[in-house]
Amino acid sequence: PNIRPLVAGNWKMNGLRDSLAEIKAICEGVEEPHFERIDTLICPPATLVYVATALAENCALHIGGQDCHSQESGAFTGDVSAAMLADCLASYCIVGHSERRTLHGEDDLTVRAKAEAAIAAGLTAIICIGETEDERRAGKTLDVLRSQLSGSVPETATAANTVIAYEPVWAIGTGLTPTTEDIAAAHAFMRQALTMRLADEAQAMRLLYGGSVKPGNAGELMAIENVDGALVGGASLKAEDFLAICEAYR
Ligand code: G2H
Repeated sequence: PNIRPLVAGNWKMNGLRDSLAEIKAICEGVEEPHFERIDTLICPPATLVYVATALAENCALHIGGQDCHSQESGAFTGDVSAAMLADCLASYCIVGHSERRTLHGEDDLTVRAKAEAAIAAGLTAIICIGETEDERRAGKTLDVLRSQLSGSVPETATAANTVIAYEPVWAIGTGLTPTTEDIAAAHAFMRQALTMRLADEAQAMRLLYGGSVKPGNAGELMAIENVDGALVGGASLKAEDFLAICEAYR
């Protein structure tokens, strides 16, 4: 199937009110007719989501959250629910980013519950998976991907409500990227593993690559089979860089 690429920016814990100027600039940039064939998304910190969706209301740029709680509401101090993000007109939510898995101790079950909550709230869940440096050295990359996919991806996942992001933990924010062959092998493996469970839905599901994506390597990454877009951290903070990456995916 012809998969519509998604270029998603994850701002992590970066972005104050003056960063809204970058959202505005991205909005203007993605209005160019040649971006019609891709989807674009910025996930700013939760404090900026509501204003960002208002800013992006009349442009093609989507706005999403970086994480959500698995419950709709309740006594969970400091947490944000998927329903709250949807209420702020966000349309996507990242779950299971390695920084959540590592720094907040989230396991596959937690990530799956969050993905289910995001989907139930009408959001598209971007489920992140990826091996650590030790796992890679031990030759366990595909085993890790298999178990994270089966543990983190809900039974209700469809091509419309779920996106998978492959982010090798050792490639995040380090400037290192796997070889083209390694990425191709990981993505082909994910497509196959997902197809065993989700059949046709998996054929159309977007599989993003994430980890040190920048304007200089975006073209090469996008040309890899089964890579249907990118999850961009550091290089999504400046409109100019983010738009340059989008250029590679159009
Ligand atoms: C991986 C990625 C975005 P960066 O975490 O999620 O970050 O592009 O800075 O490596």
